[in-house]
Amino acid sequence: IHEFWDSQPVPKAYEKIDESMYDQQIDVPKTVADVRPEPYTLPPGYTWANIDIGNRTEAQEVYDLLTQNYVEDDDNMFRFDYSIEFLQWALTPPGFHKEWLFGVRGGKKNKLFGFISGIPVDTKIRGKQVTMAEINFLCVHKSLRTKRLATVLIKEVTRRVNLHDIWQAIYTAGVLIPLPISKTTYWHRSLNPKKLVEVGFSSLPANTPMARYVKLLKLPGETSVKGLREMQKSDVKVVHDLLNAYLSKFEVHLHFTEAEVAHFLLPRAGVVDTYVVENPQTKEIKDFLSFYHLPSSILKHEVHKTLRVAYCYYNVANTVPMEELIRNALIIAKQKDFDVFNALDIMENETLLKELKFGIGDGNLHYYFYNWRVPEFKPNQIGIVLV
Ligand code: NHW
Ligand code: EN5
Repeated sequence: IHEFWDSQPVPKAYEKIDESMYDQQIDVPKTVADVRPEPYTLPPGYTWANIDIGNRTEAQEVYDLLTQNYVEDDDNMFRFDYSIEFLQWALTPPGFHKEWLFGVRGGKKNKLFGFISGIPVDTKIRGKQVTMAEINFLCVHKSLRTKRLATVLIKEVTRRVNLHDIWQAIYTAGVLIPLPISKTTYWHRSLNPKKLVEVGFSSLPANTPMARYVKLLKLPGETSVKGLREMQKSDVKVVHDLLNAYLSKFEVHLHFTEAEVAHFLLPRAGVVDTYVVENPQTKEIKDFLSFYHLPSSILKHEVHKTLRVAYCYYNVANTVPMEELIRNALIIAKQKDFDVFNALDIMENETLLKELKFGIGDGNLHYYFYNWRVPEFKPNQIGIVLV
């Protein structure tokens, strides 16, 4: 039933295997000399095209492809609407490879019909360092679906990654394919319940008038943590140390360089928000919170066209309870006019979600490795957020 995935170095089933089989690659070892030097063949009329995402015109083409054809919820009511600035942020971290950002063009106007991306990441899994590609934004235009074009994009990105002597990848997907390393769940904290109900994102609980529902979900107008302020350049060193120290508690996590922390966590308007807690007396920083901006198009509503969504990113709490820190993230998101705050049940999130009035979503996020064998992980053993 998985003609493509059955041909790939991914596990086929959760087998009770010898512990000594874990923490190694699935495929036979290869070298760059074994990698096919020429790109995979595309159907007639289509060509490979690298995308310079820093170029406004090309970024706009990727934006148009994704806003019209990328991920929707199960009932096709919402579709992700990653902004151009967001895509540029996500796809050009320190050390990115320009040939790992590419697509397929075709037709009379040489239009973009497909896209896939990879960025290099340094992962640590059960104590072992593995250099991987993080694959994201796989998309095929709706008019070209189910013609196996996605499999060609995947094979081609694999080839381009292999040419860098990298043989493993990490990716997430809502769909279930062979074989998740972890199955995680989306949770949602309503910030604007009235709009969420109007657009069908949530439904009013039985026998609850809107006014009571709104009151139940009301948040304080101001944050409670003393010394909370936006992260700035001079905080990068300490945030880098805090983040890596915190993430090392999880079985699966990234290891960030200082340059990567600057790239991924310094605030960017409309993309990512990070706040640090600066002790008013000592000026020391021991905690921070962050979330990223990923609106969704509302596909079937006459009035409301965009859902403003904040997504829980990386949070470290040493001097403040994690619950209070995340409550402050919710308050900031509300002040910034977000409609809903989303989080996965990864890291230590699960322990706080109920207390903070999150409700379980209808979507799952499966985490995958390409060519790396591990046992299955609980969501709270996962310390990686893919945007
Ligand atoms: S997950 C979001 C993926 N994008 C979307 O869902 C957007 C909307 N959908 C589409 O654009 C985040 C199309 O439906 C896509 C499939 C393009 C999804 N991952 O061309 P065919 C990511 O971007 C398999 C992996 O006919 P299509 C992560 C499917 O199981 N495989 O389908 C991306 C089947 O294989 P099977 C997926 O509908 C990670 C085959 O594709 C998949 O026209 C990529 C059918 O192909 C998914 N999300 O286009 C893997 N969805 O064996 C990276 C479907 O079952 C691996 N399929 O027959 C690592 C590579 C690097 C390694 C380096 C060492
Ligand atoms: C790669 N980085 O299904 C990502 N979203 O729950 C690609 N549901 O928004 C993979 N269906 O539950 C992404 N409202 C996979 C996710 C794809 C998108 C998706 C789900 C996640 C979602 C919403 C809307 C459902 C609309 C009908 C949902 C309920 C919220 C409610 C709030 C109040 C308390 C109870 C829950």
